[in-house]
Amino acid sequence: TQTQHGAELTACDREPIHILGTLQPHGFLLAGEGADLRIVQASANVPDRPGRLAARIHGQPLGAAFPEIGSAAASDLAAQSGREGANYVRTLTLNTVDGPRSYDLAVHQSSGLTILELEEVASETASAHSLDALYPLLNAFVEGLHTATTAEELCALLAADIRHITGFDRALVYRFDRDWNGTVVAEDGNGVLPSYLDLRFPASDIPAQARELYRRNRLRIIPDAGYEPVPIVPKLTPSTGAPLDLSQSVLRSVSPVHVEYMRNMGTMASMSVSILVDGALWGLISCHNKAPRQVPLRARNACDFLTRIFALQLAAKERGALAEQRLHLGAIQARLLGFMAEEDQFVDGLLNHPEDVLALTGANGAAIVTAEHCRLLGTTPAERQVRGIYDWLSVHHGGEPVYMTDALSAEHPPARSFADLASGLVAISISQKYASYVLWFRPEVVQTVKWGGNPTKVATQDPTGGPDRLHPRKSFEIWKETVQGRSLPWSAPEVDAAKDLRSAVLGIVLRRAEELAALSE
Ligand code: BLA
Repeated sequence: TQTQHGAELTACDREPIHILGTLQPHGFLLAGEGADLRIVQASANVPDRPGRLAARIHGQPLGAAFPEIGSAAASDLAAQSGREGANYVRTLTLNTVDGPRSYDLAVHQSSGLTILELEEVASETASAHSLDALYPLLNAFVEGLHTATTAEELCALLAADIRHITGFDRALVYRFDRDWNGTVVAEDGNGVLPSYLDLRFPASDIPAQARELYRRNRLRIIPDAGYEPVPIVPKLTPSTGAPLDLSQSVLRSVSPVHVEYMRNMGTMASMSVSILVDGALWGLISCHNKAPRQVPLRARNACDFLTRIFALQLAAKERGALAEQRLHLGAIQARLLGFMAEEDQFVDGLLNHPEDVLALTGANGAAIVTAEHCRLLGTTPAERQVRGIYDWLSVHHGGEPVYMTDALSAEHPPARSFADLASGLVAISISQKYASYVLWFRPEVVQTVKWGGNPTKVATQDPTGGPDRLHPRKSFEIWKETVQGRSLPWSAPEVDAAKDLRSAVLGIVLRRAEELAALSE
């Protein structure tokens, strides 16, 4: 095998995981069409019932083939229509050839069909996961959310409670960065599986189409990574000629590459719950078990519910922190405006108050640079080097009102020699006519990233090109990378503060020009 970093990413991203056409065997599926939900497709594992062979249900109305489902859930089914997402409906009993069995029913609509999925439940677990049983835990969780002061504490609370509800060996909170790599930010475990706390995993471990699917369907479970996929019969929906879209299914069979990944990780069961903040995928809860483990639908739904409460609280905390920072920077902005207004040359208002100029964006150094002048504030590269940045900016980013980076040397290689002074740069252009900038600098912060396995060897491809030729990495041993040439990132309020200063400066310049014109009339 050979390593093909890059090439395999597109192959991973292209796998159509929502229409693979098979299910996991922890339940069975019926697809009904029309008002009487005539069964047009069914999974191959529908149980036989006394006097009713599963092989004969095709073409029958749901109420005739499964009177128990038809009568118990008729009104619930009507209420489901048009909503996205598989909804847990109720627990019901089916008479099978092996005797009465309890099932949890989940229903959703897909491509004009009503999809019913039934998962067998042991009656003891049903009561353990009833709302009554879960209420004290949900209650304590909500109380805990109020006392948690940081996002880290919130995440730790979530990991512990999700593990408590599900009984997995390990539950972790996994947060995406802007490149879709993820870091384990909280973890709760019983020691059976290794700790992944603080480890980073490459974006390709959860490819783009999977992330998009997980944004729309928040929950998935793989009770036994050793499962045999169950086909849907017939494979194509007769009325459309297309495979069933299983995006919202609770039984959907998962990508074989991922099943192999789980085995390589030493885990036979997994469950993950999407954490959405403002409609975007912020992260996942990822739970694992060394041995196969099933978690009933109602317990999974309780996890989803907990996670949504968590996400609301997290969003509120993040918004609160940003609002506080905006308020703080707004006060500095107001002072700088005052200082500039007092001076004949507005630039003096900035030059005479370097601490406020630096605090405005949280920088260590700043410079005000025009074709003729270069004034330095705080800790900056040498004038010659700042001039180099100025020349580079005017050529490559001349037309942009604001430019920012937290890895300057990646764009402007000469910055490598002064990375310790300026790895982060925010630049605002303060003249419509001439190349003039205010620049802010941040030093390099060398970071050691611990990856869960070498991120440059995320997948291997069999050079003989067999049908199943893509394989995930085998090792999750810690692989350390030293990241150089990067500063701490600029926050949105800091960049906005720089933009606001630009508008203020342009406003002052314009007003002064008009005053001058009026004087000379
Ligand atoms: C799916 N990959 C996933 C899922 C997780 C991860 C959580 C969701 C399914 C589940 O809940 O198990 C990855 N799990 C992780 C990571 C951690 C974790 C990073 O606990 C860290 C602690 N995977 C690869 C490669 C490919 C790939 C190279 O490594 C590309 C071919 C694919 N992963 C892949 C696919 C899915 C997936 C296709 C979607 C599975 C599905 O839902 O069908």
